[in-house]
Amino acid sequence: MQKYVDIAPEVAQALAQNKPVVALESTIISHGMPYPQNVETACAVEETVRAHGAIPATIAIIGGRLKVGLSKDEITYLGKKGQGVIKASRRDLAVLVARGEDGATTVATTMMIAAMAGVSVFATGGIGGVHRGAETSMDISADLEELAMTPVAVVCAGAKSILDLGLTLEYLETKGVPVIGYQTKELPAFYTRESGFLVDYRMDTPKEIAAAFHVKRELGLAGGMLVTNPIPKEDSMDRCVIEKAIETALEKAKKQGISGKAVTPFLLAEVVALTGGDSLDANIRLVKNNARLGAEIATALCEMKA
Ligand code: PSU
Ligand code: MN
Repeated sequence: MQKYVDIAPEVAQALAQNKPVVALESTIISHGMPYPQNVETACAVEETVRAHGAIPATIAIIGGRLKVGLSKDEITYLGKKGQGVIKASRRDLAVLVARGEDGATTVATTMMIAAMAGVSVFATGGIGGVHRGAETSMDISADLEELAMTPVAVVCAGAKSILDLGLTLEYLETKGVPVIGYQTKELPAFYTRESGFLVDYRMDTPKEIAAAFHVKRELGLAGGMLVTNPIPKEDSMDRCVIEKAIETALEKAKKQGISGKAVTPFLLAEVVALTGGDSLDANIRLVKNNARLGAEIATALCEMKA
């Protein structure tokens, strides 16, 4: 397995010394945000991880290599190529490596590659989930299956209501994935702090989250943990504004017959356009907020292992 993985020296050293490392994904760079904000954000998020005492490891597939830790040039390359990079979920991984191609890793593949490298904590914006209308489209993100299988704690800001949040929680329950609310009992809905749905457990400190993850691993239980961190109050959006934008985007996607892996990037871009960029600002801020919590959890986890 290691034959296909390139771990950046700084990341390898941190792992060897039981120092905290936080994985970051690359689909958010290529498909989640427009250029140049995508590159600026990816770099700023790495800085946030460092500022909180951990080493960032942005993950992607470049020239068929599974990269754990990217250079600024590599981040810029992915950001400029944007949707020209293949969005790589679990089913794409082997083919892209065999062909020596590039791939932007989703939450699912970022978890896989992080686990291969021995990285336990991963911070991002939002995860994929059960889409609205999944009862007929069967559109359920491979991210959920990965959370059921791969031992990585994923810090996100909940899920956007482009998804069916209730069904997403049901699915995670079936798959045995604990959903934690950081300092909240309510599942955050990405741009807003509230959704009307409850998480499984509220935890108030990074240490508490690390302890639960540590026990899960020591018990040999498969799968990860979903840590949902609400967007800071001052950065959150008006629920009606964002709901209306999402409804409009969903209708447009339906009319244009958008399907498969194109659905999420299409909806994300539409929502940014419909909110005049406000949703992009909120998105950037919440990712940084998650990077900070990720660094704190990774630090607490290292202390537990020491
Ligand atoms: N949700 C967001 N922003 C994102 C994504 C989801 O708010 O950038 C990306 C992530 O990479 C996630 C992927 O893993 O979309 C899910 O895609 P799909 O629904 O096709 O599995
Ligand atoms: Mn899908």
